[in-house]
Amino acid sequence: MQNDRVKSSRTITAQDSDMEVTVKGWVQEVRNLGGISFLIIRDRYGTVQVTAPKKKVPPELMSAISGIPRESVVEVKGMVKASSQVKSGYEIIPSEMNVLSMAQSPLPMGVVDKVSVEMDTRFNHRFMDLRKPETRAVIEIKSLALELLGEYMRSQDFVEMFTPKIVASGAEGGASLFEIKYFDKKAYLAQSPQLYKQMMMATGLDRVYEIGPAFRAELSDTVRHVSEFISFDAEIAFIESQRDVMDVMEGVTHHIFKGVAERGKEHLEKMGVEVKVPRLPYPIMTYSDALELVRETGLTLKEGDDLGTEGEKVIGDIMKEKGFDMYWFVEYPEDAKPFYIMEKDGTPYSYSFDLDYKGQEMASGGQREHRYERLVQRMVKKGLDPKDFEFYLNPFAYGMPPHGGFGLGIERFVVKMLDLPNIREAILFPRDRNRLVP
Ligand code: AMO
Repeated sequence: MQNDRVKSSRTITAQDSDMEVTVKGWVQEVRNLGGISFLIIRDRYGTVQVTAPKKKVPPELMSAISGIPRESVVEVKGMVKASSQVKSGYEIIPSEMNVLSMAQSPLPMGVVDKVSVEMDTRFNHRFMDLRKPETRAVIEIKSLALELLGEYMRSQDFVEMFTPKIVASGAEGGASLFEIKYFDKKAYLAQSPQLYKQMMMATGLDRVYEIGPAFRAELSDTVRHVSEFISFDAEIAFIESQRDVMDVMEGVTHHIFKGVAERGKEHLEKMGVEVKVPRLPYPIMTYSDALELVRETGLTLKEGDDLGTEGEKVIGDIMKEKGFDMYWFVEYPEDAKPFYIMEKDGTPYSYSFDLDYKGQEMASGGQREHRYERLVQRMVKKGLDPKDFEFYLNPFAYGMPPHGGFGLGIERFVVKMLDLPNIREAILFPRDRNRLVP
């Protein structure tokens, strides 16, 4: 089949009327109505209707069209005709069809059927699940969000970095480390680029960011935890306070919200979703005030406890009433934060923040302890052996500027933006305690 006029559902226009084109895609539907057959071909952007009236189409082609199993891959050549009965405004009267791949039947799951399919079935046959335009749209939006993210960070003079994912020690607590065999040594999958992004601050590359996988051996089976997610990390040197870091986060998230709302329309429409751009600056609440508000609802939380899923939801509802989707929590007790966070001297608190969106934590960060002695003290206090972290501590002994940064979970951000119920919707092949295949 000659491919000189290959078109997609998106590129057929009035100019193609009465012209011959070739379209390629999956057979979404076949309808045989006696004297006429219809083939709906789906591609990345939408569908094309092939209309085959018995009077105009040779018998062999007619029977090939009427007998093609759903979800087979075909290429069809034919004449474009304007038609008011078709949503796109055009149909194709076929002259040739090539079957590029015949699908077996029955299908493992439906693509256009209205019946709801179990989450497990969907993820077992994710390739088929992703044939649904609304499922695929999430992946398109995630890709757009990452493009916007890179755009903004580069505009702010950040350098993109890539840090190792096979590491000798964790930074975010031992419980969620995946141990692996590394030749004859014990190693781990990186929980975050924390130690490496901080080490970069001692190099002169004073604004860095990374988008990469992060691994957590999460025992909790929830709609917001997975074992592998994409983490967006940044670190900034010579900060005056953690406000400098928060400004970057407000800037980058705003750029993503605006960009998705403007440039992602085609995908948002497929999901029937509108993206609301949260107002800047995002309001700030201290951890202590948040704790108090949560306690008032009857939840029992001690000072230093994580606000938890429930607590975060309580605050989310309060903030929503006030018209805020996105807001900060600051000044967590130093006890509750990792060793690398700077203590607020003379108080039990720390220079730290979380960024929450619609009742869920998206990111955390803060100012880091850059003073060698104090950092070692904090490690010891947290029960860590500084000897295990020599490679990390060394740069602090030879000129480390004050610095701060953050880590944001991309999939949590994308699913909240699209009001989806489960983080897995934004992951092609999710990993959790129960899922390693596909
Ligand atoms: P933290 O551990 O809070 O901080 O992680 C940062 C963000 O990563 C996302 N996240 C997850 N997403 C999906 N599944 C998980 N299991 C999971 N765990 C974390 C969340 C979370 O807010 N090094 C610090 C950041 C810093 O201080 O720069 C860190 O990793 O959206």
